[in-house]
Amino acid sequence: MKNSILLKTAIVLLGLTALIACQEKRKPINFPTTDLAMENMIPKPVKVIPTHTAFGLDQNTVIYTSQTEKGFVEVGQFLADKIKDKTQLRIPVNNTGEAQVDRIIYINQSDSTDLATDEAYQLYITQDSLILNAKTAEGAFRGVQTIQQIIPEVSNDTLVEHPMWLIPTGKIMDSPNFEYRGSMLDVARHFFSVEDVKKYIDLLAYYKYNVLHLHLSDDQGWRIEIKSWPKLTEIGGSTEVGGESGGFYTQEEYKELVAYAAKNFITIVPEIDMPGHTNAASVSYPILNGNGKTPQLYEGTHVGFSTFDTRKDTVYAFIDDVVREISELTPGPYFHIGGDESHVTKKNDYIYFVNRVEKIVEKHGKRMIGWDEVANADVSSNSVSQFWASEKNAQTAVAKGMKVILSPAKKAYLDMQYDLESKHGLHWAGYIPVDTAYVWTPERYAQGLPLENILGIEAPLWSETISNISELEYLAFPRAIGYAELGWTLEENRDWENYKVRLANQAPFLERMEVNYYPSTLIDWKKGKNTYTEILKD
Ligand code: TNX
Repeated sequence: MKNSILLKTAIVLLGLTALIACQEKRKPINFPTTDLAMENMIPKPVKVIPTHTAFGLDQNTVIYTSQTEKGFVEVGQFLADKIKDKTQLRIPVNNTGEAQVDRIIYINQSDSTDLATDEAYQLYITQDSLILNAKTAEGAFRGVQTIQQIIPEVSNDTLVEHPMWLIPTGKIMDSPNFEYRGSMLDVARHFFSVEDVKKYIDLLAYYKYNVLHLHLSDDQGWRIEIKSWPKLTEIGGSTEVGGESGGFYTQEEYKELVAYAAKNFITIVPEIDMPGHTNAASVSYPILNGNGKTPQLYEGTHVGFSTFDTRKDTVYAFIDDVVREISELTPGPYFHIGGDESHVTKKNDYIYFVNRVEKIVEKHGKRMIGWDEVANADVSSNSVSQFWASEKNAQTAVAKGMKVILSPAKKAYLDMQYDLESKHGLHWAGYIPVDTAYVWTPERYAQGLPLENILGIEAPLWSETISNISELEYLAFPRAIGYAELGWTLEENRDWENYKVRLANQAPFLERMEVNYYPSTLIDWKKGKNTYTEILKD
């Protein structure tokens, strides 16, 4: 098996080498000494072995991909598009009719046992070829992010007569630390458009995130069309915090988001928060309400005052419809039921509710996630608990054999202010400067939470204090970049002093992407160029 793959790769490479050899010989390029290990990759890969010369990306470079395995051609096209955005070069994909081919990028499906998981990849970079090996298109996609990051932001045309982007040569072996690497957007407190969410997905994908959790309902708004209960969006979708106009995704728009995320190998996790945080639903359909008051539209920021009536069958018929409609639109394995801060639901009612809703989620083919409180119900070991505040709840989850997602508010909440001067954000869990966000160890953060129970990490962005994409970016960046590294990179390869330099060098990318990141003074931001360009200048 392995031999036949090696043979296949060898044949393709021989063919391509012959193709290159047939071309008119060009003046050899005197490449500068490079160091692949000094590149500003985030997340840092498992292993980088530099060979100190360079692969020149230019107009005579082509991309070839495995064509039999699903998704590889699309990943090749994705890379070509990103190269175009960054360099203006139009690199052909699987086009054998090129007049002049000097170098190749080959995206290869491989069943090598060195590729331990679907997301693992290897890069072999020499002067004339850049080979990306992965078992699946997903692994190839993660590897393509690394390729993007090692293409310098600016070209060097002093070495050759045309612009060339010099990529350091060497070997990279890489695979993720945790299988779940997520961020959450609260589109309920303030609504964010499809375009805004797509931009966030682009940025997450670049840093190898694989999950976007959408908080689709809360007291202040219901954000997804449910055909069988239309007033949810008609009434419940009309408001948001601060009296602005709200909004919601039609099912078509939600599908568009799911498809866009899938192209970026990101799984959408939809959340309908209940039995608390349900005021918008109860205003739309008062029969759902269980707090004894007449529900009214709410645009403030208090929590914990609303609850469904957990003892009414209509409530479960409603939830069945909602979970069914959303699950049908969501290919990913998870459905998030919220379950946090149900302060006006009696404990027994809460447990009864979570027990019943878990069954509904399972009936519709999904695996339940809930905020850490859900572990107090009689939940199945297949369900997942999202640790945000209570270590005790995390331990209860472990005792029930559940997996846990780490989102400790004190470390991982993107809506906490950076410091006293931060324009947006809250500080109930503390201030989270860029170093605090990075310098903690998810592997050993909570007492009594063994590594085998940790599914991964997630950085939630609650939106009480932000109402547009620029404010969203101010809170998310640069901290979300650090969480990407905590999720992907092995503990032994993480180090603040080293990370801080690599982060400083993200500035040219963030500026090109027009990301309004918080320019923390802890970081010596490199504007407009990266360190590699500086090496060339010296
Ligand atoms: C707590 S974290 C909440 C949210 C708020 C957030 C603000 C959690 C499960 N619940 O409802 O938006 O704090 O930081």
